[in-house]
Parts: sequence; C-alpha cells; structure tokens
Amino acid sequence: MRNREVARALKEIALLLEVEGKDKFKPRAYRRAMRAITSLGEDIEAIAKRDELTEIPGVGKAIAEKISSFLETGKIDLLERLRERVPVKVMELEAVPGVGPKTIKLVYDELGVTDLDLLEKAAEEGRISDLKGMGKKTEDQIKEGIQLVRVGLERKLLSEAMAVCEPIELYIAEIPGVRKVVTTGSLRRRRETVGDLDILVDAEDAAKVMDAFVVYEKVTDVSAKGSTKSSIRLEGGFQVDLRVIPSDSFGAGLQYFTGSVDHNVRLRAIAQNAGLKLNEYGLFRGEEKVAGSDEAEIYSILGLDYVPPELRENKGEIEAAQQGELPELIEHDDIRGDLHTHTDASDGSNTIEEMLDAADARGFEYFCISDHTQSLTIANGMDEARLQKCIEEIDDLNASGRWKPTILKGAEVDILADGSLDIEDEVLAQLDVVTVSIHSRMKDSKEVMTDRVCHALENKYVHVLGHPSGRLLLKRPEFEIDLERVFEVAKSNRVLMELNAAPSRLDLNAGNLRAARRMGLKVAINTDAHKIHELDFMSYGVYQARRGWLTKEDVVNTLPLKKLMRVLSK
Ligand code: DGT
Ligand code: CA
Ligand code: CA
Ligand code: ZN
Repeated sequence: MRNREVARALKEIALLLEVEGKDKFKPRAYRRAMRAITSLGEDIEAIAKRDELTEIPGVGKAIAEKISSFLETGKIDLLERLRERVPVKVMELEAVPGVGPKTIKLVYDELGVTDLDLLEKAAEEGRISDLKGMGKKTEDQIKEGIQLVRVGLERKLLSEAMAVCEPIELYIAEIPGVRKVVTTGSLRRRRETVGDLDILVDAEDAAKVMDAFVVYEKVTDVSAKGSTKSSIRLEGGFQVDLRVIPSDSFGAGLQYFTGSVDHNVRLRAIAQNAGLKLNEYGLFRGEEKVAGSDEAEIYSILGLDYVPPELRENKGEIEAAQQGELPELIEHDDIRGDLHTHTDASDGSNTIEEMLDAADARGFEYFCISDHTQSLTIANGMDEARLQKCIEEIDDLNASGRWKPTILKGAEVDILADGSLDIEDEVLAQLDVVTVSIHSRMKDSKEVMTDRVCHALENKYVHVLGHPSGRLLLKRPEFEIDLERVFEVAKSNRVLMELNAAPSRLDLNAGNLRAARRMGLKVAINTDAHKIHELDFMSYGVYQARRGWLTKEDVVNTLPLKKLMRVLSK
C-alpha cells in the first residue's frame, strides 16, 4: 500500500505552504486530505484505478489530480515548485517533537534554519529562546526532541526490525547448502529498538552465501564483502551484518553475537577464572575445545543455567543463573486474553463484531472492549450515556453465544488534570475492567503528575493503570513521574500495572517491570489494539515481559476467567 507515501507528500505540501505563509486555506485543505488518506482502510491505488479518489472526504478534483500524478510518476509538480521556492527540509524539522509549522516558519524567517543541523545549532547557541513566543523551556524541549530524532534515524522499533529481518532469513535459507540461519544481537534479545541486524549462518559453502547475500533485492550498498563476513545497507539505510560460522562453532557464535557486550564480558571473566577461554569459536581449555557447537553447553560447563536471550543484559542474570534462581519466564501460550482494546465506537478502525471474530480466531478465553471516554474528544471518547449503551450491547453479545471468548466490559478512562476521572462512579461500577490513562497535560511537573495518577488509583472502581510512563519510542520521552510512589499506591489499592504491548510503547520498560515485580505488583499485558491485526502486538508484550523477568504468575491475563474475575473484584 502506498497510502503512507501519498499522505507524506500531501503533508509536505501543507507544511511548505504554511512556511511560505501566502495562503491560509490551501494548507488546511491538504491537511484534511492527508488525514483522510491516513485513516483509509483501503489501498489508495485501488481507489485511483476505480477513478474514485474524489470520493475520499476532503479530496477534491485538484488534490485528486496530484495524487494520481504521484501514483503514476512519483512526483507532484506543485511539490517540486514549492521545494524550490522554500528551501526548508520541513519533514525533517517536523519530526522533532514539539516542532510544528509555526515554529518551522519562525526559525526559518528569523534565523534562516533550513534543516535539523541548523536547528540544533540555533538551540545550542540559545538563539531560539530569544524569539518571540519561545522560551528557555521550549528551547530545551527542542534540544531533547532533536536527540530523539537522531536516535530514531539510527535505530528501528523491534517490530520494524523483525519485519525487515524475516524475508532476509527466508531468502538466505533458500541458498543451496545452508543449514541454519539465526539472527542474533539485540533482535534476539528482543530489545525495544534495534541498531542493526547480526545474522549467523551455518552453511556448506560460505562463498555461495556471500555472493547471494550482497545481491539481495533490497540492498542499496555493500559496505564489506569478505569470505565469511559481509555487511550491506538496505533501502532506508538499515545495516545487516552476516557471518558464516563453522558448525562446530555455531553455538559459540550464537552466544557471542547475541550479546549483550556487558553480559559477554562477565561470562568471559567466569571462563578465565575457571582456567578456560571463551570466544566466538568456542570454549577452550588450552588448545582443546570443550564446547562450541551447542550454546547451552557453554553455559552449563561454566556452571550456569541456560540464560534466555531476553535476560542477557548483565542485570543480575549471571548471578541468578549461577545459583539456579533464574525466573521461569512467561511464554506466549500462557496468555488467555486481552484486557485493553478499541473499536470504532471511539478511535478504533474495526467494529466490535470484527474485533470479536479476531479475538475468537486467536483462541482467547476472554476479551475486553475498552474504548476511550469523553474528554478525549479527538478519539471520539464516550460519555456516560454512550458507555451505558455499550455495556448493554456487550450483555447482548455475550448472550448471543456467537463468540467463544467472554466479552468483558471495559473503558480506558481519562485521568483529568486534578486526578479525577471523566466518568461517573455509578457507570464505572458496572464495568469489569476500568483502565485509567493519562492522555493530556503530559508536561505536568513530576510532583503534579505523580499526584494526579495516585489520586486516580485511589478510586475504588479502578483496576489497571494504562501505559504508565506515556512514552512513544523514538518519538516522545516518558513523562516525569515517580513510578515508585505510583507502585506503592497501586499496591495498597490493588491496582494492576499495564504492560502496553504496542511496539511503539512497550510501557512499562524492562527496568520498571522488574521494580513492579519486586514490589509484588501484578501486570496485565495488553495490546491496546485499534485494528484487528494489532491484536498480534501481544507477542511484543510477552517479549518485553520476559525482558522484565516476569513469570506466568506475575501476569493476570494468564489466569482462567474465574480467577481473573476474583482479582478484578478487588
Ligand atoms: P544494536 O545493534 O545496537 O541494537 O545492539 P547489538 O547488541 O546487536 O550490538 P552489535 O550489533 O554492535 O553487536 C552484536 C553483538 O556482538 C553484541 O551484542 C555482542 C557482540 N559484540 C560486538 N562487539 C563486541 C565486543 O567488543 N566484545 C564482545 N564481547 N562482544 C561484542
Ligand atoms: Ca545489532
Ligand atoms: Ca552489528
Ligand atoms: Zn487505549
């Protein structure tokens, strides 16, 4: 689907028009069309083929022609002309959190800022805070935002890295003589973001693998090609390293290239203390190789239980493995349901029936519908009356017997500025799962934010705190909040912490999850799906839970329905 590309082009036109500042209405029209295309459920090329572009809301004849031109030639005349007239890299600047069209125009007009480097320089030199309507705080936010963008240019979300990785693994597996293909590095450790891919191959003929690898269809650049190791860059700049390792060293290679570096340093020291040597070829006593083909054997000979890759961050896993005290980590099949999902009653894309079909297909035992509430107007949040109707609808759907999962009644209730909730208690009391979330005033001070959240958790109808830190990976930092205090208040009010499984959130992070577990808090791993296919986010939640040392017992949506309801009855 090229919907995103088209939306991007329209957005760039809007931004350039805004920076040019000659016409107030045109940019609004482009933005309206851009938003409509972003939320289209269908491939825009299919719509163009049917000659129905003008039926998209906000797309008139003029914009339809530009979309057609883009789909046919990859270009739009107006955009090309605008780029010449306004030499500002608007998309690059707009990616910085807190920087919108007004700021871009201001820094361009006043300071001649045309790209990210110049914006950074202006911020470093304190020239932005001198501008009208800007202050020191905004300038600091811009600096922080630039750092996030820079990291984002270099790293990918785990979900994106895995999507890039899978077809490459399949491609390599097809090369004659290839016995095994495993991607190691941060991807195997299931880190939230991935810098590059490190693929290991066991093959009869290394040269054949190298030759095929460097001509993979998505390669734009071959940075190195050797007899057993090559590096390529893909479209978009992502790097992939590939090594062919002899079979009798494959386990040692897996161990070494999975990392992390800190974990490996510790392991190598343990080997040295035992009079052994550990490297990517094997575990050696003098010249004799005592292990190499099997990864688990290396841990075993060094006196450690096998350490799952998700734990290999030198965060205590070495000691735990030596003492036989590693946690038995949660697995995907332990999950019995999802407690946080959306439908088109608020900002989801699918109907409740479609979501339920999808939940049923995934074999869930229970499934909670939790749409947004009234103060989140941009998400078409529900007031008490609509929520009440929704509750009755779910009673009917449960009674219909059409779906195997029991449908739980929920809502994702907004926490207001003073920590109160935007739905009356008498309606909350009828819900099975009340999740409360922060969606506004995210720049509150640490104290104010912590008070707000804690106050919300004291409401006796609240069950879960949704996406507790509010971060968006590579886009928006966590808001300032004292999670330790939040955990204490949650504990005494028997509120659960959400592990939001959306790959752009993964909130709580691994360190927070471990802290929550130490305090005896329970966690709900929820997808927060806004579309049926987002129900598959659950696997990223499970990876993250494992990185946070969680066991099945720590996670409430591994419980059978009856036991879950007991937990939720507080
Ligand atoms: P990334 O790519 O930034 O997301 O993170 P990693 O962990 O994949 O790091 P990368 O690609 O630089 O290296 C892959 C693995 O190779 C790393 O996790 C451990 C191993 N490795 C790399 N450099 C060293 C090193 O200097 N010493 C040791 N012991 N291992 C290393
Ligand atoms: Ca890597
Ligand atoms: Ca690498
Ligand atoms: Zn949600």
